[in-house]
Amino acid sequence: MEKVLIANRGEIALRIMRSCRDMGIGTVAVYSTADRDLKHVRLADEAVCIGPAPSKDSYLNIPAIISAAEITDVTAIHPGYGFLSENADFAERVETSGFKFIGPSPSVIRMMGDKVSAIREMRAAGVPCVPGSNGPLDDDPARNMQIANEIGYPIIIKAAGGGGGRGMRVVRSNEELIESIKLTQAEAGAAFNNEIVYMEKFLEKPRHVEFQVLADEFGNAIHLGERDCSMQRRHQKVVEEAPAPGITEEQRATIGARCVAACKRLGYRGAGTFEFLYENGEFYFIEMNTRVQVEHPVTEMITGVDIVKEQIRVANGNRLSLTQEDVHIKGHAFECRINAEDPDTFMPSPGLVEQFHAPGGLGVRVDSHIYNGYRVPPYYDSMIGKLIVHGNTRASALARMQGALSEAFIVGIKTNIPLLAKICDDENFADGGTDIHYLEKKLGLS
Ligand code: MV4
Repeated sequence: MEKVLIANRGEIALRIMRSCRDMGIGTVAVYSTADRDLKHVRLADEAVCIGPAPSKDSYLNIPAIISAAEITDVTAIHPGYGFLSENADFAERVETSGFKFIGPSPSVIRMMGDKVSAIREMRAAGVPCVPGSNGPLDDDPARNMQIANEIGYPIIIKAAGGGGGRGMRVVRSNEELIESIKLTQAEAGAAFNNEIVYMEKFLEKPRHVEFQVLADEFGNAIHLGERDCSMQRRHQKVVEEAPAPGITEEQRATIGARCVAACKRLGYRGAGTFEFLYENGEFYFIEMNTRVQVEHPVTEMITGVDIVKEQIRVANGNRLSLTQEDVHIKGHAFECRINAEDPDTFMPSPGLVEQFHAPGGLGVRVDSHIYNGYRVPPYYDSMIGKLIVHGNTRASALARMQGALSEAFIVGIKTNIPLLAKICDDENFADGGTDIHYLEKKLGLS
């Protein structure tokens, strides 16, 4: 691999650039007119402006990105997360234009993007799924009522084209069922241009536990264990950790092996995440993400594996640099997402970073593109960085996070650091294993 175009911005663009540099690979940054001062734009070997500030005109502008790849003559394009990272049409355009797409094949992205076909594949591979309709609902009210009664209320209607919390409706009785299906279908049609919906048993108090996988084109696939991402608000993760509290070696090996089997069956290539709901000791697959995730560093910290490096290796047609036997989980890691937002109202708080003092010390990692004098633009996601810590035990890692948060100092913009400190001081969080509703409940009460 000679040169990689990074089709993203912010901390993940910088993260990808760092792995490229470690591997001796050249980098091309692409940026919008609002992003000329991004840290990675200054550090990249080359940089190309791809359009005006709105994402649709720049980071989502496929022709502009392909043109930038052509004029800089890159080998491959890394999409990061968000933006075009799970857009199968983009992956296809990248490949037909003669570049490597750093991710799985367009057909696998497409199949996992359709949640109904993703679940069908996972069931076939022996991955445990939520009891449900096992396929799209048709327009037969009596049949749909029969499915709901077999599953047992409460149930949830989800859009096949949805995911990440968009296009879902919980139903608690036969009386609401038919109307709820119609409403979800109509919303799904408008939002995703796909009216197909399916049904699952609604789990009331699950945790969100996800498995990280890596796979190459030679049929090798491994898992790097799991992460717990239950600490969330409005489907935005706030704090993540690895390993997930209370998950046994045996559970990890069993579920990990199922994920690996699914990768082999799919002909998966690259990094991927299997999302599960975890309740009463059981795992239930809900969705697969075909990109590198925001929270990948907690897995890197406990395994020592550079996930972005493996993505690049396998996209270049190389083998994974390690086997399952080489994967050893050591200690515990936490990640706090630092957002430029009001800690009380959650309103975005873009603007000038007048002062930034990053925390440091043993086991402390800061993945952030901000610097003294950087102006956070108002056009994009408010995440300005991630604070990641590692410790030998969960308790020592948590104490290290508390220390690092107290050391972090940002003047000029509001950040959610006070909220993150509050979470890390929470006694139930300290015990581990809080569910997906915990943070919203805590914020509602305190
Ligand atoms: C569910 C569920 C309960 N039961 N499915 C929300 C995001 C999307 N990825 C799936 N989601 C959920 N699916 C069943 N069968 C509860 C959620 C859910 C959730 C899941 C993970 C993390 C945060 C969440 C917050 C609210 C609801």
